[in-house]
Amino acid sequence: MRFHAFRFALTGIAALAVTACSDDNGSSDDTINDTSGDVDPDTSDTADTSDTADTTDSTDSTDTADTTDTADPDTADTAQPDTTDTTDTNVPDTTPLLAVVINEVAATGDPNDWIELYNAGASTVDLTGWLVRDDDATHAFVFGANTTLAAGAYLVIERDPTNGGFDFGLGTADAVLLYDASSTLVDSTSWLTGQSPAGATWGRFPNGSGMFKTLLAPTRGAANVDNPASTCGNGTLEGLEICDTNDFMGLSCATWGWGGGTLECLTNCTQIGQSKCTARAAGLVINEVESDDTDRIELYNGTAATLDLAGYTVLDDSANSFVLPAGKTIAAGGYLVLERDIDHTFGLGDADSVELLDKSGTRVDFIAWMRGQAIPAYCRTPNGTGGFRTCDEQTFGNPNL
Ligand SMILES: [Ca+2]
Ligand SMILES: [Ca+2]
Ligand SMILES: [Ca+2]
Repeated sequence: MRFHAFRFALTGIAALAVTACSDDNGSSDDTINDTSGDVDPDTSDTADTSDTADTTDSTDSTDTADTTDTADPDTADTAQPDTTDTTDTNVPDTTPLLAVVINEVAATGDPNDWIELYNAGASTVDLTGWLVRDDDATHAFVFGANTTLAAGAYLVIERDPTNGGFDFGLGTADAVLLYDASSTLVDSTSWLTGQSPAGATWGRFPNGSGMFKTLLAPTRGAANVDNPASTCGNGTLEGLEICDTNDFMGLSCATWGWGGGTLECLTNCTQIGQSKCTARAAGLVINEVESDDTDRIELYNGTAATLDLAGYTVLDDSANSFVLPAGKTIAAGGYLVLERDIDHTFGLGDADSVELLDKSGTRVDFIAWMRGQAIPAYCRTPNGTGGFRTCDEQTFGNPNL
């Protein structure tokens, strides 16, 4: 037994010596680096240039299964994702990108809304027959014959139907969908009110591959640029901040019709809170408005006495005005609803304001709203004394909910 064990040990040493001095023998247990190419699944050879199954090879130019190849270029890498190879010409290394993507959208474009497509792929794409639409399926723009987009190139289409553009507007909250010529959805994005405001866009960052976000510096027809860095709490408005410390862009609790108190700067300086605003004293107020139907204005008398409103004036932001006639009274705790074409003759806009002046021209109340806020209604809560917000339902002639 001892003799046989000794012979086995000698044989092993001899085999190693042979391998080290010349090429390997093609066995699967070869652990010695060589440069001439073995065809076995050698899992640790770091010098073989033709091994096709080596998972740690750092110089193999034909390895198709290496997930950690860092010796560039690996020109035939087909096993994705190779997340660390940065110069592999057989891109993409990471999760394959869409070739043509919706890259940037200006939903509040000036003067026109526009949509930027980008070809993130490696070859030219023929867009003939491709279709772009918004969240309304009846809105569609189809690319004409021979429309192509080269690799790395941008294509911007604009709301400008007389010059070959699309003929539908993009809403403050809307979507863009891109379909290829066989009606397969290629890419889509949607945004909410405030995410693509005037002067900004809704785009991918990193360019061509990242998630969509509000971009403060539009880059129509060019690579998207990230927003400047901002620090919430340094007292300075930067980037997407709408408030910081005591800077509320000139807004106050009174902006929303509250009696007093202080605003709060919330959500990493991107949201203004009104929970510390205080109610106003009970009195005669503009209590509810809407720009949705018949442009009604509700006045509320929070006092304990009937008020005679004859000679009071109501104005909007265009200085359209009307004077309440004799006989217009409002009971204590009561409501007076003024309606377009019945009580007043001007329309209330999507973004507008209403002002109430007494007989001597002194302002009694004033409220302004931004685009869309008075749909279905903009009303005070608590009723009569609280600040304005967009209400879920109209309650003209009744307490606000
Ligand atoms: Ca861009
Ligand atoms: Ca800041
Ligand atoms: Ca009401």
